[in-house]
Amino acid sequence: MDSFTKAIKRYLEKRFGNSIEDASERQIYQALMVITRDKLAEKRYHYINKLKESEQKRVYYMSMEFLVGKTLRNNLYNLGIESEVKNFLSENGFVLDKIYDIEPDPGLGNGGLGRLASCYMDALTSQEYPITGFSILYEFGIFKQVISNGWQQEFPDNWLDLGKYGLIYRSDEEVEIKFYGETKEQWTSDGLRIKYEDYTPIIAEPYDLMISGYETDAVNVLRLWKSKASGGFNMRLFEQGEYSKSVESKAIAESISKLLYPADDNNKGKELRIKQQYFFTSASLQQIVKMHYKAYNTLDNLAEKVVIHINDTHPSLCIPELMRILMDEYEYSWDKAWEITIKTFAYTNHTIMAEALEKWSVDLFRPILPRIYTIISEINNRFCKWCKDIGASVDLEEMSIIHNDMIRMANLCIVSSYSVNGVSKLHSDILKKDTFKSFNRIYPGKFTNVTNGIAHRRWLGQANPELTKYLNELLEVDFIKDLSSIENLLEYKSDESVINNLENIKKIKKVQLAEYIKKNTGLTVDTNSIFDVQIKRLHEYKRQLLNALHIIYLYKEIKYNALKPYPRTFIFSAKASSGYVMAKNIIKLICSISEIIEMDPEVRKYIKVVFLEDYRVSLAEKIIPAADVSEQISQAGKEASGTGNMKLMLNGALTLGTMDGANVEIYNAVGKDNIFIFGLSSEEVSDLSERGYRSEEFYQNSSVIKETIDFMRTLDNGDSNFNYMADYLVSRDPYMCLADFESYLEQQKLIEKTYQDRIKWGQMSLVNIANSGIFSADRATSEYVKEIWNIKKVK
Ligand code: 26R
Repeated sequence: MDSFTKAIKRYLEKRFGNSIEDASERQIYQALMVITRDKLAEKRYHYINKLKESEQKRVYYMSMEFLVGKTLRNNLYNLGIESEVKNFLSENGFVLDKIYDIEPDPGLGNGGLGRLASCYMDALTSQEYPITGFSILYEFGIFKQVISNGWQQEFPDNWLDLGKYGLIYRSDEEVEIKFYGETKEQWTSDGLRIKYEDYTPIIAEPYDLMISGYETDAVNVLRLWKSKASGGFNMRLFEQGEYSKSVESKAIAESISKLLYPADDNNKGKELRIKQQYFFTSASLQQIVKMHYKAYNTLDNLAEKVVIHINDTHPSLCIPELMRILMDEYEYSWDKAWEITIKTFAYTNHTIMAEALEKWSVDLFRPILPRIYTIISEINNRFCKWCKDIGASVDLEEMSIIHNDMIRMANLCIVSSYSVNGVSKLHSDILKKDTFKSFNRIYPGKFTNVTNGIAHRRWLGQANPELTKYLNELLEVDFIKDLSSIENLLEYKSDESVINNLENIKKIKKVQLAEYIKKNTGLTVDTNSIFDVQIKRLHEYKRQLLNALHIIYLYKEIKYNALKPYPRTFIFSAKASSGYVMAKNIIKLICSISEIIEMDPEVRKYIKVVFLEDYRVSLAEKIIPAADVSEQISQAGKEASGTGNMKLMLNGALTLGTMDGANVEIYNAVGKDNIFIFGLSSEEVSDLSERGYRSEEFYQNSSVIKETIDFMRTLDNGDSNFNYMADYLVSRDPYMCLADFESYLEQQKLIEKTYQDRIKWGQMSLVNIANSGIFSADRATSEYVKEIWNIKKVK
């Protein structure tokens, strides 16, 4: 530790010519980031040497998204030096929390899928498993959301400005990626070879982010690729005075890693997205193969030493890229290359929403990646032939990789991977029984489940130090090391003093959040009210609209039926994909409700609505510990898993949810008396939509629905969109909000009643915390390790 504080002083002197007394917060921040990074890099050196010596199998985790969250606190925490650094800084007049605030969230992801990837990197590193993540160094991460007059606006997130200090540039490991051009077959003395001509080269520059683990020697790496032009700028054009033209090819090349696609709803066939996908998968595969060859002098044993995990279909071009490298660069035959390939890849599916299943049109794809296209096409030909050969009554309409001139990436992944998994029991069952049922028939045993998990060290240990400290003292077990031991808390279920202490901690976190709310929205919220939280991407299937409808109902009852409900604060935070009009309309609706309530002194005594802008990892860390109610109200069958539900449970919030995704497993873990379940089941949803869902019937046949929607219309003031949304619910309602409304209302009433029985609520909350062990990412990643990857710890 002494060396760490010395290093801070030395850095300030050398880099800024400053003593710590004269340093600015910005300089302290930079010093801490750089020294922590370098310390981890040094640890990494020893770890990687052990790994090389042992020649053991490694995992490469491919993902277009990693939502890493802030790194500095996580790293100091993991290195076990947070309190020393804090003391050292405070002796010198600095507050560590204020230094943490300077770090931007690296927003290299949209939502669940990206955050899951980061939770897994953290958990695997803490358990000393060798994993490397691969992704893109987006210059601009997920947009910054500003709410202006109730509407979402997007602004660029220039995170590298201050975020760059965590990265290490590895100039020696640049690779070239080839786009466009033509492939030609050429007969040589060794047989048929492929010649690739007239292609456009782009350079991929590697940047490494160190991933630390908790109390371990392991340090893994997230490698991020940045694009740059292969030849710099055109000097001849510049000399002729054509300044902008001279840098044109540079700008085009750099555009590949410019921006994270802020869409998680539909897959618009964007050329740039294909380029991004190939850019990072090709760079990563080239590096993996090169390293492997260097270590073993052969690629024959690639599948024994390497697993490449594909996080949803976005990195699926890894598959034809490996085939290409094996055949075109290492002269493998198709059969031999294919044998290696199908033993190397494992694929996780994260959504069954049809509009998020990636498909590329052949016409768009082929010119960009001609060689990759021929390989995909050949994989498909052979797959279709194999299907016919085995004679199974197979449905190629459904299974063919290329169909109606579209390339279906999920089909490519299923055919080419040895393992396919869903992310919750329900989701994995739906994949087998429905979405990919024909594949499941011809590939028995290929489909499995690994229910998602969360990095509890971040989501409890760091986000809620008050609760962590208390549980540590009470339980005398190291649940931060092993979350399953948190179940010892069950022993205290009847201990009123424990229930009171837990309640007091919740109160502290609510007060902290209330301060944040005040500062950021100007709203004063009652910390004795129920904090009812829905935080996640804004999506129709997640049904923020159902939540809003309940608030409108309460408003009406307070205003006109003298209802005096137990006070509640409804907290929302969510980004909408920039092109998703309905999602933006829902944000507007929530903001309008918030405003109307705030203007009404009769109503605002009881309910308040807070929309916190710019939802991101660090904001989630503030909201989650303060939540009483966790809204997980997606239409059953639509949410693959959810992971926010787990984080909220771990922090003592009670789930109000449908039987969807991992809610089902939360229900099984806590039992029916410790959760609030409502709504149609996923089978009932399917049946109803098959029979034909007509929301208008629900409107006509239920007085409470009718009155709520009619009242909603009266709130429209021209600037709001209450009428528009009311029409939408009555005429379309694609996710069946109205069908579930009454049952939702019933559970909301039960919540209100239960909350007032402070002991009962406290016991339910305790049971939730105590049973959250299975949702640790340590458990989830152990399942990947044993059931799918077959890797060992580095010792
Ligand atoms: C095609 C493209 C635009 C795109 C589609 C979908 C880009 C990103 C997505 C995001 C999806 C795949 C996603 O985030 N899924 C979420 O994965 C979580 C982790 O498994 C689940 O918990 C969550 O239920 C699921 O929605």
